[in-house]
Amino acid sequence: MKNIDPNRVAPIHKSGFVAVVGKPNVGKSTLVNAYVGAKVAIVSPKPQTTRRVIRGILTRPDAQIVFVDTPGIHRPQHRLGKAMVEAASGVLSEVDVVIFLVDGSRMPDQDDKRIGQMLDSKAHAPVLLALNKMDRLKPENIQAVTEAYWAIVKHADWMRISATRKDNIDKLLNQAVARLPEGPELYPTDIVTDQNIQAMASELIREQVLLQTRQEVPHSVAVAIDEWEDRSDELTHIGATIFVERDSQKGIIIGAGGAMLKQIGQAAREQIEEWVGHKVYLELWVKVWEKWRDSGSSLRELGLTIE
Ligand SMILES: Nc1nc2c(ncn2[C@@H]2O[C@H](COP(=O)(O)OP(=O)(O)O)[C@@H](O)[C@H]2O)c(=O)[nH]1
Ligand SMILES: [Mg+2]
Repeated sequence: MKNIDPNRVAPIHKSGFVAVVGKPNVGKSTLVNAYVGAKVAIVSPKPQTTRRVIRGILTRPDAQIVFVDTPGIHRPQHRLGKAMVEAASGVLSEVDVVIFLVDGSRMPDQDDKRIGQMLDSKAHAPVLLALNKMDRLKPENIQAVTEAYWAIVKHADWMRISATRKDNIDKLLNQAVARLPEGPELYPTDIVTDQNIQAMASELIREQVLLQTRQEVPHSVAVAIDEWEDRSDELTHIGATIFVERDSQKGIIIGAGGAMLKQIGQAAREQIEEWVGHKVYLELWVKVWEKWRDSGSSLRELGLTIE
């Protein structure tokens, strides 16, 4: 028998949802990945990389924090964009804490201001203002930039961080955890995301397309998994289609003699192998699907409508 101290108080366990919101490209997915210690959301230098709401889960002895990585909030120009913005603003009423992430290396613009107003009207949860990319902030601009963001979200606690360098992100996390309610774990303790492996694989393929092609292609790309077969404990066979909107984009993705597609496939395969834990055979096709971003049925088919 163990000695039980009659004065012992059960340690408090907290759990809840922390949304990360902000403009496209400020580093939301980078921050969530840094917290959960795995790439649950793909990252690229191109805006609008994240298309759906992604949950990344961090389990600690004292707390389970479910980060909700959102598509950037921007002025939508097509149906996909609209669904993305609706998904991002929809989470505001459902979470326990909101991290409003901004690019703290430059002055706020109209989009930051609109998001600030939206938080005022829609977020019931406490808001933490995080000024990211502090590694790029010039010392002479610190004062002006910081004050400009303060003016947008007047009552929020705030902090300067760098998601890529992991500067101050623990402090920010502690501020978030302090605002979470007491509660048990919400997800199994050994998972880092609620996405299934097929969804992860299609995102990892799309990430390579974003990273390896130039401007014109990225926003027009969608990836669908057509085939998934565990041929043995050691090998999974995956077939996937990369959809683009125009013939010219198909040409870019395939590349001269298929070189680009080969490069995309190889890099994506290596990333998928890390998730499945063994060898993967990845077969990729490229198809043109005109205006898929504006078609309700294609968005549904590609799993891009709001849950
Ligand atoms: N210099 C710098 N770059 C960052 C930082 N955080 C993110 N980035 C970069 O900003 C770009 C957009 O990041 P991403 O996480 O996809 O932004 P999201 O659209 O808000 O999810 C990527 O190229 C990141 O590497 C940071 O703290 N410092
Ligand atoms: Mg993102």
